[in-house]
Amino acid sequence: VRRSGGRDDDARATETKPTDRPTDRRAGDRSATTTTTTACGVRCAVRPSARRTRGRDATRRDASERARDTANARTHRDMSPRVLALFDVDGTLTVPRKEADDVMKRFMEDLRSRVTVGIVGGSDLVKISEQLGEGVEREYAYLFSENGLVAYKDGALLAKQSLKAFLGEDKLKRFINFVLHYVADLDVPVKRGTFIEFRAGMLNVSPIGRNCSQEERDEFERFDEKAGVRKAMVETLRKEFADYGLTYSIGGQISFDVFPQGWDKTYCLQFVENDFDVIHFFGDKTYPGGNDHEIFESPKTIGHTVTSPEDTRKQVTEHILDKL
Ligand code: M1P
Repeated sequence: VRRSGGRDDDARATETKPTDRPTDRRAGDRSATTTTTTACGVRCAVRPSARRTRGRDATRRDASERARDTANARTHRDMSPRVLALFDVDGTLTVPRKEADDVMKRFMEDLRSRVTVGIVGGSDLVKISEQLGEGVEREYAYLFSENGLVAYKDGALLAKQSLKAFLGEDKLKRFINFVLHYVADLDVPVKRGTFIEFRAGMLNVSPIGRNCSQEERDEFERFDEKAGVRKAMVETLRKEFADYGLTYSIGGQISFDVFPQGWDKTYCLQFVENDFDVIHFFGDKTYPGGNDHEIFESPKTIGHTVTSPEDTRKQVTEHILDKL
């Protein structure tokens, strides 16, 4: 993460290159702006008016100085670090698998008007939309579903990964068959349908079945805290498919995600790491084994562990809004 290191002026600029991302704020004309890497290594945005003032004729010194003052003021303002606020969904913006409440919706709307905001969830887009609203991929600058294996920028699909292509049909079939046999032999309080959800970049495996009711979901979560059904299943799969290069992540209440190594939430950072100086990440499952752990620990982010949606608002205010 590059940080703003202090004030600089045009004369110390060492490199200029075009960019479409001038500041941390989303408003304003992006097209004509360039970034400048100063002598001390700070990257900042410079608008053409600021650059143009450098070559003014000496006979027009007064006008030139006035222009330079204006340009310096602009440059100083534009040197604010380009900030991205990136959020997990379940347990961070909403109660797990529930819809965001009105307070959170208003808070995020206000935040989006002040800094660039992105979402990175383990769930697929259908589930994230149920929770954050239809058209969520257009409302947020970045929407990373399935850890960013399906990535949207400003509402447009940016990239999509394929687990099927990664594993190939034979390995995939062997894995799925093993999981279904394992689930068939499991003794859990209730069983419903959809034990495996096949997604673009991952499999989601649920020993109780994704078709369970909210009550059954809550009950299974409590049961599994003691029984450790998912933990044991993950251990077995890890051993059985050691050569498949897979990672297992228990991110929710009733299931776990399976995806290739490295396709955790850090996967989404490739889409933003060059465009921002500071990337704040807020998530609840930041402990080892949790699905927010890798991105929380990544040197590319400033990680924040939250305990609830309310705590998220408090920490965003403290770490971002109060510092703008
Ligand atoms: O966002 C966390 C997890 O949310 C769901 O988990 P569960 O249904 O077990 O509560 C799933 O969408 C899962 O993929 C996701 O990681």
